[in-house]
Amino acid sequence: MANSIRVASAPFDGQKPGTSGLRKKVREFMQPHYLENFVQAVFDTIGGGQGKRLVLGGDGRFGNRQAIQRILRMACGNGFSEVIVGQGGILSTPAASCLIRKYGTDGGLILSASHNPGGPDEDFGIKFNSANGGPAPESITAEIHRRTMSIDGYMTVDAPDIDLDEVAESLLGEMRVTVIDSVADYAALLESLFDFDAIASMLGPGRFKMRFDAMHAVTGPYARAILEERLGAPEGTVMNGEPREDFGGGHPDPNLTHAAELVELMNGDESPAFGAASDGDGDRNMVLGRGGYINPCDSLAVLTANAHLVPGYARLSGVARSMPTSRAVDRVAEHLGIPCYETPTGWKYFGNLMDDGRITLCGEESFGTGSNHVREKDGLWAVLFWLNIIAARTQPAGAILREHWQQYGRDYFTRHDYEGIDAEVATSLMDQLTTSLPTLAGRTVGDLVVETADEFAYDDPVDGSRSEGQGVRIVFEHGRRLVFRLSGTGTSGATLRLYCESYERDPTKLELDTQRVLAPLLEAAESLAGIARLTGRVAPDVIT
Ligand code: VG1
Ligand code: CO
Repeated sequence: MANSIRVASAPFDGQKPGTSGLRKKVREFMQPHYLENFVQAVFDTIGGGQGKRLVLGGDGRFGNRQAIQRILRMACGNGFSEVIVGQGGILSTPAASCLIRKYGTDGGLILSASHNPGGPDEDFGIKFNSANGGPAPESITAEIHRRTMSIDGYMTVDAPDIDLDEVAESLLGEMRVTVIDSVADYAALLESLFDFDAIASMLGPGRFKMRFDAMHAVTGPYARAILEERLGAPEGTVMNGEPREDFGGGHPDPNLTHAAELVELMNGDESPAFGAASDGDGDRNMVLGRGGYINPCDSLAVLTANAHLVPGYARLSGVARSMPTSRAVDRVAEHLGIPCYETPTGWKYFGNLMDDGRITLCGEESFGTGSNHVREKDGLWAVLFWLNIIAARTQPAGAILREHWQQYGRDYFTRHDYEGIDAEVATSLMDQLTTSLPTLAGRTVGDLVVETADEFAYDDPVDGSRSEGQGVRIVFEHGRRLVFRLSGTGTSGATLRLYCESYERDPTKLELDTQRVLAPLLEAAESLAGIARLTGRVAPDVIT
């Protein structure tokens, strides 16, 4: 059994990894050889599978189990010596990152389209993480894409499915398949970082009430094991905790629009003191205090300012944020006297900074926060960080945030997404904007004067690589800023993201309505980019 066989195939167009792996409609992924071609391109790019070890798992969405079986056969056909698989095929993105690092594998494949919906008519995705546990850098994803364009076959074996539901070791040909508990190693890592005793005594029955919305996605089993079983939060603290292939028909994106059930609960009469939600693959987080959610940009700043209260973070070497993320964390870094790096959108750009010991914490405005404990953003980690701070300060989340603003000022921030717009229209909008950049400095738009306008490019300080075309920035007086970029994770048409921020120091103006405060900037965005004029859209689809 299990002699390697070669299956002939021909290249598919468009197997280009985006911000976070390859994401396509399930139907596209279901074409014969489609998944296999991409996986073979990954294996070829890392120099073949001979003797290598791999972590494999996914967020449980439609197609997860079948894809895992096919990849196991391919790994065997390519000569891998071992694949470590999460039980039931389940691994959250941060848990996969943890396993790659802990067991020193040569990398991992994560089957997920993250916050994109799942089901036969929705999305599937696959992401390769390198041996450091982090998303493959651009140099590797570009090589994978190049390889998909010339591929003419892949290696596999003819063998029956492996039982994914029993924690056990078995052999597929000569390759060891190790099915492990999806949660245990990850939970142990988190326990080593936070004051679990302090959090447990806060969460005990009858005390501090919280809710965690797993949105029928991958974090359900993780949140139950950690919050309810280990930390003693009452049963029912985790809502929507059963992972489903279609995420219960919802959109597993933790924001005010898609986590509406949790938001409503938090606004109710007997609202819990703290609420949180995570996304499809468990790397995003939204945290809410009574009376409102905490913007992820502010969340990163608060975690940084309070890190000394958390056992695993007594000393920070530095911090980083993606370019469109507000500069709230920059102010804290300056106060602490530590460096703050600005990277392009996507977690892959933080990896080098962490590997080089330059940063401890990092985050993105898109509900992603994390640290050097793994090489991915980590939803539950962020929730535990908040709980640890709340327990240490014995103050509610909202009060901690308000005190933060009093000390550092507030960076009002919003993101407006225009989804599913015609790809050509989106490209021409961005082209027109980019062309106008050299003429913008000094121009008055409404009451605002443009100070600088450019397209963001990043020079990685560790390996010297340069990433261009990472978003258009228009900065006005007093640091008010607009950023425009096109999403690299969507699967139909184009998504235009408009990011908008303005800093406020006046202590009497720190609790105003964000959209109202930013209205003049949003008007300037319209007159500079002509979103309504070019796309016919009068309002964004999602506001965060
Ligand atoms: C989006 C976010 C980005 C995030 C990426 C992957 O990318 O903006 O900050 O890193 O998703 O997150 P884009 O290109 O669509 O703006 V996840 O949780 O979808 O893996
Ligand atoms: Co995600």
